[in-house]
Amino acid sequence: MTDTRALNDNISIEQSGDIALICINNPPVNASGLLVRQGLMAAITDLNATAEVKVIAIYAAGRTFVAGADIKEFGKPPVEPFLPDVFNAIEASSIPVISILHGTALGGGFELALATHARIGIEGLKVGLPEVNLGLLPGAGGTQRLPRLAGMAFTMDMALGGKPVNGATALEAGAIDRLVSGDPRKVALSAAQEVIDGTLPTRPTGSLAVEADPDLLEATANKLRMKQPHLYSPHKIVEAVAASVKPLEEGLQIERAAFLSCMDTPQRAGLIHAFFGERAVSNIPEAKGDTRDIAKVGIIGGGTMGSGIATACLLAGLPVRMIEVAQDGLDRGLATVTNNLEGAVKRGKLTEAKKDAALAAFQPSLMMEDLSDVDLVIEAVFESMDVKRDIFGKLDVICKEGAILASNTSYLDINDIAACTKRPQDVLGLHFFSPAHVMRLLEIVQGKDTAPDVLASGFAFAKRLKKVGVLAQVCDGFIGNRIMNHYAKAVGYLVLDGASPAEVDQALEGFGLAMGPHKVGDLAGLDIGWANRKRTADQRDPADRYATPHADRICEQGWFGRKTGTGYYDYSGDRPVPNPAALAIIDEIRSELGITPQAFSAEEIVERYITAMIVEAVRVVEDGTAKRPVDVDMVFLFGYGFPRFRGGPLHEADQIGIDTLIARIERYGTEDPRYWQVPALLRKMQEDGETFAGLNRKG
Ligand code: T1G
Repeated sequence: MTDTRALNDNISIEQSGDIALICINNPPVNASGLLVRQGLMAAITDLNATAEVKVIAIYAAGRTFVAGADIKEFGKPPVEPFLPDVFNAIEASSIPVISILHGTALGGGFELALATHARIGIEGLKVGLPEVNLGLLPGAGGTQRLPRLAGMAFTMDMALGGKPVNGATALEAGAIDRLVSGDPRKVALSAAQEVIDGTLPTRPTGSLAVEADPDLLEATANKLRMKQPHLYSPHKIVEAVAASVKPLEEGLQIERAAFLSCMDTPQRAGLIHAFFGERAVSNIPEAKGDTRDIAKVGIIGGGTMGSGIATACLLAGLPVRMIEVAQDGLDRGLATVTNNLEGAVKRGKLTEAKKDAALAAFQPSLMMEDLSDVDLVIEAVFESMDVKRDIFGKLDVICKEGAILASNTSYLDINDIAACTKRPQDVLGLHFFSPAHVMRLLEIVQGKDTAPDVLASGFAFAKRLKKVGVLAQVCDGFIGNRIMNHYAKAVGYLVLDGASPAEVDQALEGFGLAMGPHKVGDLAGLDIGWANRKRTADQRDPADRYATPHADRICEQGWFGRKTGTGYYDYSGDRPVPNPAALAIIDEIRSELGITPQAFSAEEIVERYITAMIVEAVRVVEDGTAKRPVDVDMVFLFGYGFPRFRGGPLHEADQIGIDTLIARIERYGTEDPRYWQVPALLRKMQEDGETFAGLNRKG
């Protein structure tokens, strides 16, 4: 006889003789929110008071076992019972408790399993401790119980890497006891019966000891100081895992203190903003609704971008036809695509078989007519409106009805391009970021006539390529490049006013950028920016204090950075060093402009850089080019290397505070009132006491 009763909306108990099943059901990912915690605590208490129950099995409904604590609760006042208390109650149960894991048992979900007395995985399982990705650490026993089952080294890898491992790896490490196939409830019943029969051993994890590994701890701490000086929680993870050699109760207290110290950091707020922001940008009406099928993609252009986009499509399982105007261009495109795919194999991201299948789905051609059957064309040729107009005029004739026509342009007006066709409703911008098969950002640029299903298809395509699609309206540079062009001037002003390129780079790398702007320019090629400046020379504001004469003059020497061996830095030695000839050009121009160079502290450099970025980011939200502040934040996290732990420029603006920002802009404005102006939206937000987080909530 089976007796089933719901303790609350998320937890039910099913009792069949001496077996009790606890089912967790909290869609979509069974996050351990308050009701889950309350229900589990009540279930364990009740069942321990039920004489005939000999074994308890915990499993979850839906697509996955518990995928962690409820991240939506973070930053709000904590409500008991706390997760560690629930798990300690489970471990202390006098009746054996086992857990059945399927899907992605992550964070608090994996910790729940570690607190049970045995763990059965179901094929396809992944387990992980991704808390470090949120600026946290496993705060419900993970740093204490996993070392007891799988050792310190395995725990350190899981908790510091934040990446899940599959069931077989977890089984081999001792983190789970079995890996079977079947339905979670049925596996729970059979495993519970094995406990009763004595064929499935159980024991409280806390009863196991941990072997100390001081060398590991020291090596890990040293590596973190080198590799992740900006982050806080990784160092606390080492501290917590080190405590696992102590009695469990003591170790859990040390873990709890470390967890709470991480919870208080701005990094936790920034990383959680990034987690939800990545999902929010496609959670908009424009990304919903009908879409057009995309089963075959045409790409025009076999250069770096065209080949990168082709690679991204092939990696997503989409056949690609690449068009070039000449055989050598086509050969280069094929070679780059092949090289990209081989790189993915080397990085372990792709099997040889999948690489071969991708290459088999790649069809190069010199005939644009071969695009007559594709569902989506992405033009990725030179940034010339004339060239693009010519191409889209031809595509209008060649492509089948309903085909989507996209441009990968970084700056140019999609409406002008669409006007070259009789089907402007089928045209949009799909702006990839180099390397296009690696960078996750995709700006989806909406033309004034773009049809709703075409726009929604852009978002579906982004998801298919595992890209972060962000809606942008037409303007010069859309969201990211428009903002970058603005703050790049502030960098130029800093250099001409007295800071060296290397000082600017060092200061911004200290802020958390992976690479300073001058190193980035040298890496990408200074000639790209030079070409853009020449393209927009007629739009240059003559009232600009000074544009970027030093950047142009460095390019005039033929110094384009790494690809020419010299740029802002000299790459002839075993490590890059500031290029003295570039510094001489900067000094020469300072003299020509009558500038007396001044010293800038790293803090001042960062403040000017981030304030300039924020000013233009506010304007981009103000005029509707970006839908919300979070959209701008995600553009910079996924396309421009903005430090993820800071959440993005406008999340950072909330940390700085609007009063401070306005005071800074007004102070800088005394030097250059044209460049430093307070956006109207910022003033209004100050008057209303509004924040960017508040604007995000209003949508
Ligand atoms: N809490 C709240 N909501 C969550 C969530 C979570 N942990 N995980 C996902 N969601 C929401 C997500 O926002 C989205 O909502 C929907 O579920 C589907 O997610 C004490 C403190 C599980 C691999 O970090 O990695 O435990 O947009 O679109 O692609 O030590 O979600 O539909 O409204 O991502 O299939 C640790 C985070 C927490 C796991 C599924 N756990 N989640 O991916 O779906 S901290 C995590 C994921 C913790 C303890 C500590 C993924 C996924 P909406 P999705 P998916």
